[in-house]
Amino acid sequence: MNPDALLHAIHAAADGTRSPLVMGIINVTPDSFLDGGLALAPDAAAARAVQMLAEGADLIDLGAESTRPGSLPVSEDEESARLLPALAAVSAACPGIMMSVDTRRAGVMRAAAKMLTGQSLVWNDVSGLRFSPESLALAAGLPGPVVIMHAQGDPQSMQDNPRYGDVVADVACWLENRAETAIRAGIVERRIVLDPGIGFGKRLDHNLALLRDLPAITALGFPVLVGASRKRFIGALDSGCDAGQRLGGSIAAAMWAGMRGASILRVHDVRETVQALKVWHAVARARRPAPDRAE
Ligand code: HH2
Repeated sequence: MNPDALLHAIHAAADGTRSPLVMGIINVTPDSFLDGGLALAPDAAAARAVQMLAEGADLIDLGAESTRPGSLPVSEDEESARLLPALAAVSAACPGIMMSVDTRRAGVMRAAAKMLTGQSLVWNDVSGLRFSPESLALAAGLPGPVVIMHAQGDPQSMQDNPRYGDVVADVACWLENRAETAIRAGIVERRIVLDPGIGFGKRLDHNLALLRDLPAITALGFPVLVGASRKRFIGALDSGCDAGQRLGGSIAAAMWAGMRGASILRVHDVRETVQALKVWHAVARARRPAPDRAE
């Protein structure tokens, strides 16, 4: 998919004229909470991407720094050394694929864009373009979509004591301000995607309120990405089960988000999510059949 087609698809999903896009997650890290260590070797990342595309992913999100609660930052050199070979391997194995880079660092994004010159990338930034001072300017010069995510605090301490007045209003207001800042910095409005940042400085009740009231975020007029896949809040609702046991809750959260207007679903389990979307849409399109004729 080329960047224009991707933007068109994202906006069509926001308008409800197509199904949400499925973004498959590949973490090139030793310590990500679900898939840490599984795709550290570039050929393993490429094989995973090939599989996810076959399963129906619309784009692949590659990350090389875990931002799970309690995680420690890695250096820019370390992040680039993990990411770039994987990006090259995925790009070679899946020509024409739309890739997203999950990084807070402008230097990493710049290196990725340089390595794949001519190929448009999504910039998925869990810091909402705040981590590096030059992020807004860099993003303004790139052609692809930019995901601006809300997070309270940094990954290391964000779950210590997150606090909001009204979590839904606070997150929506922050995202709106951030989108305005991005537009003032020269980022074309149509390229901006917003994300409430499930699990990033949020307690269980915060996450649930944000999912329930997702229309307050979509009402800002930008496409919305939701990443709830395998996250802790699902375990908290099911006897503290670990990430490996959270598939059912992940599908439920993804379908809920899709029905409430999310345009992109960021998931570990592509096949199962695509199947759930097929069922949802088949039911939504179904017509009551004409009476069968007597034989
Ligand atoms: N969640 C994670 C990482 N990146 N990006 C967006 N836009 N939204 C999210 O909710 C989001 C994200 C955390 O999940 P994961 O990448 O699976 O784990 P880890 O940070 O441990 O690598």
